[in-house]
Amino acid sequence: MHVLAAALLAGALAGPAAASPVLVQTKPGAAPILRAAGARPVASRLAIWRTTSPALVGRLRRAGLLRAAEPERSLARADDASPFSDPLIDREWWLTAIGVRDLVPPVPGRPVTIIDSGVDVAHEEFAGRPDVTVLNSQSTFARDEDHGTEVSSVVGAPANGVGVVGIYPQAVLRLWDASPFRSITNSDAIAGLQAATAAGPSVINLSWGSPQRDPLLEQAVEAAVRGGSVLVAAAGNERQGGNPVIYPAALPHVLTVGASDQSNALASFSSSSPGLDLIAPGVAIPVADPRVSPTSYSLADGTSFSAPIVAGAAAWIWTARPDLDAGQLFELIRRSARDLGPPGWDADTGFGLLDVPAALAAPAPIRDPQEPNDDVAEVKPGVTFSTGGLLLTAPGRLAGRLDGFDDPRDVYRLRVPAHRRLRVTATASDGRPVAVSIWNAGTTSVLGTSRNRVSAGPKTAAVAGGRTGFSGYVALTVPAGRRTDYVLTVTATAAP
Ligand SMILES: [Ca+2]
Ligand SMILES: [Ca+2]
Ligand SMILES: [Ca+2]
Repeated sequence: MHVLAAALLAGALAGPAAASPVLVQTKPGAAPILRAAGARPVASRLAIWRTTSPALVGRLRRAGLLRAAEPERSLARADDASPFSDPLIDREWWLTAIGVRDLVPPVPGRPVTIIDSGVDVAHEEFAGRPDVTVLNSQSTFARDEDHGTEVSSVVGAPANGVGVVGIYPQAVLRLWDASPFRSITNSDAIAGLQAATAAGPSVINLSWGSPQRDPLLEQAVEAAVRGGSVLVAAAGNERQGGNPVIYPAALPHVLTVGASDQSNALASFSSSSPGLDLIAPGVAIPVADPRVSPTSYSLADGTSFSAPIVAGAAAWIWTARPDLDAGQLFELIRRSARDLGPPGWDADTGFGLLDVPAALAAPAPIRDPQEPNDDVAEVKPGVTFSTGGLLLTAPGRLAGRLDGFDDPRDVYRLRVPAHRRLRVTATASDGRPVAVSIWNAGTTSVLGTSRNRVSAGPKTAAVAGGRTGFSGYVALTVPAGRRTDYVLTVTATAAP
């Protein structure tokens, strides 16, 4: 690269009419000479200038002020060629199904964290691949530990002339091995969620689950949401096996992903769920296998492979639309899905099939920045989080969003000053009432009880501060199956 650039530069400077622009990087003290010669600053912090004068380059070099020089040149637009060209590409039917076969994924951007069984980082798809961070050591010592390598290849196998390509071939990958002893455990998954959260916001892929709820794992999920990450989880493959609800996929604020097949219909095994958000290809997905497997690549079935397609797509869209926050990205991916089955959301296909071009183009949803705030524990300081949720104490307005399954309640702290009365009113964008209730500070939950509730109404509630002030909570609620944006208005009156 450096040699080539130098050769080009020599050629550019050799001709008699060598007026081709040149980029120079200079040492301190060169600025007056550059300015006097009409050079234009390109990047002042890097001391890079642009000049069309070969004589100036010579002068700088002789004065010992030249650090580097190279010709200005056109860079190949990244959309000149599809990266989707590795040998197994023709088996990767799913690239067409979600509309990316003719798109060019972005350069490295928002990371994808894969909490799974560990990745064979010496596999030809990962050895030497840039932008792979191992958050802990990766082990794939047993045949049944092929899962993490397979899932990771679906996200980010590079366009390197071998094997497969992932949905986002240049994705920044962060890897956590949650199965140091062969099976993925809740303790290693919790540790992985904490490590992922500590590393900063990312899209976190969870291609595993259990029908059992796990309160400690749920707290780790809440903390990851609070940390600004988007969580994506596999809905499960148990449709013929009793169809149990699978966690963490079915938790609020987790994108729950089912599987579609080659005809863009629901895969026969894909679990339905009241929390299902969308489906993505999950049948006959070409994947990379760790070296302990008999082959380097295989075809895999399962929602385990649908989730990383959505996770990689989410990171791609987030990279392309960096102004979105995690909650907006979450909502955008659901809303832009291509509706399947009965019109609107359904428990088999959610909002429909992942549609990357639609998600890249759709208008940004409103922000809903206080999540997770679904109950008192998440907003009272020192319970789930050391810092509390948003405190309402004066007249004003704020916007938010509710979803009967993925965001069933928005709880805010409320402080009413002495001798004032605050009224809280919710106005929903769908025109229907949003239940508003006010609870005193003694309540530990706004679920399943009316004890400690001091005011409630279909749209509005109010409380007076009395002589010493009132501290408590406001809760906004919608039932399952309903989704709406809202504006919450706080008004104040004197209350002697
Ligand atoms: Ca490859
Ligand atoms: Ca909300
Ligand atoms: Ca909420």
